[in-house]
Amino acid sequence: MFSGKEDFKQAFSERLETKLGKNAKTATEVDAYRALGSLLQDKINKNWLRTDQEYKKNQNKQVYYFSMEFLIGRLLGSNLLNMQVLKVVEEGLRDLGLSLSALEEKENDAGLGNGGLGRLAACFLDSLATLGLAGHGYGLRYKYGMFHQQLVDGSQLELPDNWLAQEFVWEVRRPEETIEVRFGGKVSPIKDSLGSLYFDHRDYEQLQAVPYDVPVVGYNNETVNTLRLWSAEPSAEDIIAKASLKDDFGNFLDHRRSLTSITEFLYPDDSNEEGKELRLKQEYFLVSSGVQSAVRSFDELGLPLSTFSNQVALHINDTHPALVIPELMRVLMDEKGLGWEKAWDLTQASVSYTNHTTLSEALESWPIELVQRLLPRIFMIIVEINERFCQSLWKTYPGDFDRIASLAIVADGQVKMAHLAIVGSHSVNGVAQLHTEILKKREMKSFYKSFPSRFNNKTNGITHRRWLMHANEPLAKSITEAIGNDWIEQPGHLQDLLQKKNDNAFLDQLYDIKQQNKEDVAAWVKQTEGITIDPLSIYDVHIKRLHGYKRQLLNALHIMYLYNQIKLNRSFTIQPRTFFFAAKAAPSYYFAKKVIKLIDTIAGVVNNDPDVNDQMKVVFLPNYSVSTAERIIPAANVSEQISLASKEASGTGNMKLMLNGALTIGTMDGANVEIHELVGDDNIYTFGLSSEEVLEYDHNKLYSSQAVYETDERIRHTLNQLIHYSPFSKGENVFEELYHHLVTHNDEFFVLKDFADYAAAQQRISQDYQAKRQWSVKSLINIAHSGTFSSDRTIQQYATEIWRIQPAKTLKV
Ligand code: 26W
Repeated sequence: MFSGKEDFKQAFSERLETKLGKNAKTATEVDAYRALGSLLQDKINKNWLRTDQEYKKNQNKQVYYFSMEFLIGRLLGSNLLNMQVLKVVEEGLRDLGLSLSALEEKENDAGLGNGGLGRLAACFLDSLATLGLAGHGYGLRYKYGMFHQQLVDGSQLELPDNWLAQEFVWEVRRPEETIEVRFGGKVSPIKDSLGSLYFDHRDYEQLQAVPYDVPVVGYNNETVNTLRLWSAEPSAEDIIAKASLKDDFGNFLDHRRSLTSITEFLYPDDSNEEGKELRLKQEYFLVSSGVQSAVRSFDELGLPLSTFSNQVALHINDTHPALVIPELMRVLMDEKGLGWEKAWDLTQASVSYTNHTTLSEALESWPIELVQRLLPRIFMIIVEINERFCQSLWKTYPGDFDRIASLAIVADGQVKMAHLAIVGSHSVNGVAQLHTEILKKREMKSFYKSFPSRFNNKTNGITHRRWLMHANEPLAKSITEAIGNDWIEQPGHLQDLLQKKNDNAFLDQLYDIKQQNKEDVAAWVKQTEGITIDPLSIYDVHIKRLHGYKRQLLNALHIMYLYNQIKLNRSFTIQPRTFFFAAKAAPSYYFAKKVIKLIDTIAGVVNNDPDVNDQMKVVFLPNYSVSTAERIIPAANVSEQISLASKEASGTGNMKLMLNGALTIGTMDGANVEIHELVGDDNIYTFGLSSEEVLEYDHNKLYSSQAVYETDERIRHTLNQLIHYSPFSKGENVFEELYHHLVTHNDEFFVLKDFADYAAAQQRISQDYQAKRQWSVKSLINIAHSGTFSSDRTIQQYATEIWRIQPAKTLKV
């Protein structure tokens, strides 16, 4: 790599000169970032080529992880870390009068995802490369990523995220690997002279999928995998054909725009499946280019087609890329000439599927009419898959029409993507133990009964390299000083920290590091938001998408309640706290936007009232993103994971916060259950209904929020402040709908039901935090057990249990 600091400085200065015609004095920070990126890319390229050659030579099975989202964030810091040149580069830059962290800030945060599902995909790529496994991402190169959020008068404003306006230094355009993707047209079956059937596709619209490859650098192992992002462009023939219509140039431009619009923007909604035509086009565009490109790479090996599923695994991240199943069938039958049975066996053996949600409103289904019009051949194949599946059901359950209708892939005028994904794959997994159990017992019960061995659990994980080593360098350093560095490549070794439970010097160090991180955040909040916060207060952190089931509203109401307590009773004091929120709402999610408005209103009241000011502050950090998370997580004391039990599939923020020494206040939901199991009752604050209780209430309809409202004076008083004159409502009826949601419409997410228990848990936290040493022990126990939630563990399980792959022997691992 670089033989030392001087070597780096020379290479860097040369690059500034040759690439940009600048030197360290004349270069802007953006120039310096670009030069550094391009220099690193050179180094990465060598290992990238070598990795590819090794995989080919070893005939390693290749995994393609299909995902509509890859929330990768910035890459400069994590690439430097994984390449093990962070220190050399940082010091070299400092000699030249440049600050690495300032350059890092110049990189646009690649926000190609909504939240959990997209960030998980990014963590998985890091672990695949680090474990030396041949796993690559297939995604879309959206021109506009997740919107930028601004708060104007407390209301969310969405601004476009033109992240490519500045060169994305890591990507390599590979036009020679372009794939043709077809939409629309007519398909007719035709018998050739020998009597065999083939399908003639005419009058379709064809466009080009051009890949942009982003290297995925493994940690300390010279492995570089690929994240391939596809971009839509009009095909050459299309341009010539349309351009010859000279007098219709305006139409031509419209046509061109409509084709390239496929990869124009990321859908910013992870709460509602809207069934938009452009979204289906995006999904098929990803699937078709990915499948064709995977088959092309397989062809290069020169092996018989019957070995396809030994060489290739296609993983679908939720149902969004489920069209992989009929698309692979199409390629195997129509292009490779296989018969149905052989094609089906290979397809099922190659495809595996992860489910990320049980929320019914997020389950995808597409109107038959749309699928048929946009993807006529794919639709024919789906219908045939459905026919054959229903026939097999009929054999097992003769006459049981209801059951067959409820399991069918095509029913009620819709194509049900989850059903397609289950039927067409060999593995279906949930993302935490509880979630997988719920899938088996409820959401996918009938499928589970038919194919029990297909279902399995893979509890989510996060890359501790980005989320600890990079985001919280001082903590990582102190851990290594205490227990050595084995934990970096074997995160289970974090458990060795338990030996330090009684080591006062180490506990002091933990406390001091957290304190310093809190001071850094206080300075940043002061600078960006103009709010003064007390670094000695408890940092209580609630950061995630805004969603009814995630219950930011419960946290907000509790803050109103605390405020009221202090105001009404001057002798009442609380352990000082700063409540942090960060959350984006889907642009069309009215309720979620009201909750943002409420939080902002509470912040305005609380932060400007000297009666409470020294005991509490509320900060809404705008534009939640990977970079914001990296800043705030190392400073957190309390991690809010308060979803209504049974609704959060796993959560991954819970893991990042635990890894950084925050204590969880949480319901027994998603992976919180597993955190609780590891750290024990004393090191987590659990509260609220259990998932069984919630499911029982959903069933028996015995919950009455009105009754809770009437019996609990604290709740009644707080809720009335939403509609009556109060510091929060200011006599306007902005929050009326929230009130009615909670009281009149029976509180869909059991906020009132869980309120008392939540308030009690918060009180326990306030008390426990005062015992500083004990709190540090609890924090240490959380860090020590967080190795289980490294995505290295998760990926190892996917590799052995689902994909059946091993590291390339000749790579350094
Ligand atoms: C079609 C609209 C849409 C888009 C995305 C619906 C649903 C989604 C995702 C499935 C939402 C999502 O990100 N789910 C989260 O996935 C994480 C990773 O597994 C889990 O940790 C979270 O619990 C889950 O909410």
